[in-house]
Amino acid sequence: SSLTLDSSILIVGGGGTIGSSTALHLARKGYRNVRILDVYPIPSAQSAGNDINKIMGTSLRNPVDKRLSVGAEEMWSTDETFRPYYHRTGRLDCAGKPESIANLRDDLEKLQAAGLGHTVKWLDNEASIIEHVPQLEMSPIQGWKGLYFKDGGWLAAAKAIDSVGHELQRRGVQFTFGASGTFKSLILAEDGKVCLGVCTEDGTKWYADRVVLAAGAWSPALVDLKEQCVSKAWGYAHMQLTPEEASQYAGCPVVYNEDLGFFFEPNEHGVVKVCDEFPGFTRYKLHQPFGAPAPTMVSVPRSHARHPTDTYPDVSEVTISKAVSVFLPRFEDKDLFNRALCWCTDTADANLLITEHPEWQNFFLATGDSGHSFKLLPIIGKYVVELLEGTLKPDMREAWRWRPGSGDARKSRRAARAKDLADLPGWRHDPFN
Ligand code: FAD
Ligand code: FSA
Repeated sequence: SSLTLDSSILIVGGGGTIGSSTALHLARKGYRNVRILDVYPIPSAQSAGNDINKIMGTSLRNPVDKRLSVGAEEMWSTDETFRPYYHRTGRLDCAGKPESIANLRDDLEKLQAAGLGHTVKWLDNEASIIEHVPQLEMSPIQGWKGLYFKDGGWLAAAKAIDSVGHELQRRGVQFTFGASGTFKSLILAEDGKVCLGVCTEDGTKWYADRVVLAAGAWSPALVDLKEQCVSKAWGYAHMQLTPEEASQYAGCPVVYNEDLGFFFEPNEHGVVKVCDEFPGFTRYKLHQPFGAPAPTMVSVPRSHARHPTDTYPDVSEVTISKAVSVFLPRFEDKDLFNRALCWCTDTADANLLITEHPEWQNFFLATGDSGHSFKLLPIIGKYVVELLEGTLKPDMREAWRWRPGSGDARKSRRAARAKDLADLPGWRHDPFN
């Protein structure tokens, strides 16, 4: 049956980034029968977006990225639900290794070719880098070049999803969290070709005209995605500054180095988040998602919300400390805390997977974030709604299509295949599964 404003629509993972955005765009368009299902209340405690900050800035990895970037920038800047959470500090991408400097030049050329050359500035030496980010120190950045985005910055991520949650509530979107919001299986029609709804952990059957799966890193563990998505974790740690130190770093641009990691200006409590950069960690185990004929090896996320004593592998302590010593040498001796892993799901080509399932009509996927999609929070739901309405433009349909067998999502477009957490000690501090 065709979609009307009264059609019932279920969003599995609606407490997270892509799911909440989808609910928002549906509600803003006047859909009256939208329900979010999630394990945790919005902003879901296990969403990759439940974090103090995320990087905002243009990146042009894939053909449709310009439209997404420009649209996201516009909404983060002007829409009242999002505007308060965009901190336009500027963003410095920088590198010291020759091959990484070549990547920076490549980024610059792509931006110029897309007509966005005016939004960035090439920084050809250490002095001009320090002119833009005076908090950096000269000696650890010898030989570095930089690309400075004056319009970039960071997003107060969990607060922004929370803000979406408030608007959803005002607009009458319905919410179910906990066991009756936790996806277990799809309900299919007898012929096996039409999706009729979702069955949740406590046995509740939710019937709906359309079901959207936006479960982030959990998506390939819930439904068989034929290896199109491989879920991986990345880590971070926090550091506490004194009020005086925090004032010296206030307004500091986000600094990102593809060989090292990145850091953000302190938040309102003087907390600085530091990340390392690497190809991610998988957690393969024998597992049978809905629709898989038998158990197979799937990288299954482990929720930090459910396992709050989990930290990250010992190797991450080394690489995060290295990032601190280069970016923030004066804080080298400070204690790190809140060490954690956060889960995303990569596709082989780093394009999203936003498409109707080829076998189960009325069941839609909105996932494959590939580790860079928080910045799309305000805009991505618009395109999921276009998909539901059948008006998604051909280039987006093509980029986000169902595409098993088209490449290796375990490597994706990263430097190497992800290592597995089973081989890396140090992160696990409870005996529970
Ligand atoms: P999520 O936001 O994780 O949402 C998935 C939802 O599904 C969750 O709410 C979860 O509770 C729910 N769910 C899971 N299982 C079930 C179930 N059984 N039933 C119902 N619901 C379920 N992006 C950027 O743009 N900039 C950055 O600087 C950046 N930094 C990052 C740093 C780290 C350390 C990490 C890990 C990621 C970073 N990202 C960044 C990536 C970004 O966070 C993700 O791409 C994005 O948040 C993914 O959104 P999502 O909606 O697909 O998944
Ligand atoms: O500008 C950005 O999109 C940063 S994404 C941050 C990050 O930690 C990646 O650096 C990492 O490789 C992974 O994709 C998770 O997100």
